[in-house]
Parts: sequence; structure tokens; C-alpha cells
Amino acid sequence: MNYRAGFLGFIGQPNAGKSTLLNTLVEEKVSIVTDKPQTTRRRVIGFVQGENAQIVLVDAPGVLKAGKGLNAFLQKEAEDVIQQSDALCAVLNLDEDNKSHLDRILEMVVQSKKPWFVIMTKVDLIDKVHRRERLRNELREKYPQITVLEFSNTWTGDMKTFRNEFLRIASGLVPESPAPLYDPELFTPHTVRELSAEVIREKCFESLSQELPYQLAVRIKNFEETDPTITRIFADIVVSKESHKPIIIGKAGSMIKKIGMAARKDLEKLVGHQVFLNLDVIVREDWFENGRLMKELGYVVVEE
Ligand SMILES: Nc1nc2c(ncn2[C@@H]2O[C@H](COP(=O)(O)OP(=O)(O)OP(=O)(O)O)[C@@H](O)[C@H]2O)c(=O)[nH]1
Ligand SMILES: [Mg+2]
Repeated sequence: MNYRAGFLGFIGQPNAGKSTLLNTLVEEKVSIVTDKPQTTRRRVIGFVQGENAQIVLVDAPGVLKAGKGLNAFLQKEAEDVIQQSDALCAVLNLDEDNKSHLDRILEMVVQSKKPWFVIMTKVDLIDKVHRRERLRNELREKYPQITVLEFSNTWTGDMKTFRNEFLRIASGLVPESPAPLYDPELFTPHTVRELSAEVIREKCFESLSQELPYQLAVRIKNFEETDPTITRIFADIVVSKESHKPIIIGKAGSMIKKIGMAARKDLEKLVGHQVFLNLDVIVREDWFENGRLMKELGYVVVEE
């Protein structure tokens, strides 16, 4: 069998479980996951290595209606992932109450003219059993050639089977390649510094409510690895309004302490040793509507 390698983009609604899928398949925490929609902001890449194939998974932000500022960036990022992938996976979540949102995902992958398949996620939600059957039948009728896999993050024993099945299907959709596209020893091209900023953002998402998580960004100021026993990380939590600052800091610093402790625990797992973490909160007025500030925070469309 000839070797195959290529980019496979996950396209789905916000909260569909795309990042969960990526982490499960890569068997590492590459992409952050929260119960809030619009968690992923920039494309996140992870590799799945098979015997005769390397699948480069691309986790995109959930598909949104076009907007401005950060939302426009998220939409463009999802569209670019569609364009730049060799094949696509439509991620259809059973907890989506508005069926037309799932139809939109299907329309987008069909329109791309790329090879594609479907992963139906959250199949553990038993009150959605009727939806699972209906969606399966509809897909079989409309797209008889398309493979439909099912996924639940509650599975324990079955992950290996799912992973193998995924590799078999995805390998058939990516092009032949003389060699892997990335070093097969790696699981992601992202640096530990980049992953660290995302871990801190995840803890902010988990600890804060309402619009706050959507209006903050995390920037690593300094990442010191000179001492092999301890990594020192200095980061800014960037908020969009002066009034958000005291909420993030919390009463007597309790909120920022909570975020910092949770982040440090995960960062220590990531780097494999002790982490010193220093978090500051800074205000950049309405950064998510300001092209220049967005660019400064790394939310800039990569032209390739
Ligand atoms: N019940 C159930 N929940 C799941 C499953 N997969 C993911 N979730 C949960 O769904 C929520 C969203 O998961 P994510 O992986 O962050 O979803 P996403 O598609 O990456 O979301 P965005 O980045 O916002 O576009 C999290 O709370 C997950 O724990 C599943 O199979 N079953
Ligand atoms: Mg995500």
C-alpha cells in the first residue's frame, strides 16, 4: 500500500466536540475544551500516525454567522481551514437543537468539493436517540457514498476501535505522499509556549461567566526555560474593559488565584516539571473590535 498523508479539517458548529475529537485521536491534550461555545479561536493542529499514513488534523473554530471583529476572524479561520484541507470531516453534534445548523455544515463541506465524511458526536446523550436514527437515515438517503462514524467522549474501551476506523477512513481521503508531512515523533507543530497561552485561556473560560471569556485574550510575555527543573511563565490576561479587571482579579485576588492554580496544574503536566506562573491583568479597550490590537494578540489571518 502506498503511503498517504494530508490535512483533514474538522468543520462543525461551536461546541460540537471538534477539539475533544482532536485530543482523543491524537491521544494528547492539544486543543482546549470547555462547555462554552466558541472556545477554539485559531486553528489547532495535531497528528495521527498510522502504519501507512499520517493524518494532520486541523481543528477549526466553530462555524458562525459572519460578523465583525473577532467573530469575522473566527469565520474566516473556519473558511480557510476548509480551503486548505485535503479532506474534511463534518462534525455533527446530536445536542444541536436547530437542525438547519447541521445542514449548513453539510452544505459547506459539499460545496468545498473536497472528499469528506461525517462524525456524529455526543451519541451518549440518550434523550437524543431519535435524532441519531433520523440523522443517520437522512445522511444515508442524501449521501449514500459518505461514511458516517459515531463518537462519544464517554467511551472507555472502544477508543482504539474508533481511532482505527477513523484512520482507515481518513487515510483513504488524503493524497498519496512519499513521506510524512511532519516528523512522526511529534504530535503537534505548536510550541509549548503557544499551548501554554491556550491552557491559561481555558482556565479563564472555565472560571468566568457571561461575556467575559469572549472578551479576553492571553498573551505570554516571557517563557523562561533556562532552568531544566522549573519553567517560569509570565502572562497577561488581556481584557476589553476596565470594569472586567476587578472581576478577573476577584475578591482579595481570589479569582486570579483560582485561575492561576488550575492553569499551573495543567502546565506542569504539559512541560513535565515544576512551573512558576505569574499572571497580570491588563486592559486593551475593545481589543476584539480593533484590527491592530487583534493582530498584536495573534488573531490575524495567516495568508499562505
Ligand atoms: N455528552 C458529550 N459531551 C461531549 C462529547 N464530546 C464533547 N463534549 C462536550 O461538549 C463541549 C464542547 O466540546 P469542544 O470539544 O470544546 O467543542 P468544539 O467543537 O471544539 O467547540 P468550539 O471550539 O467552541 O467550536 C465540552 O463540554 C465537551 O466536554 C460527547 O461525546 N458527549
Ligand atoms: Mg474547539
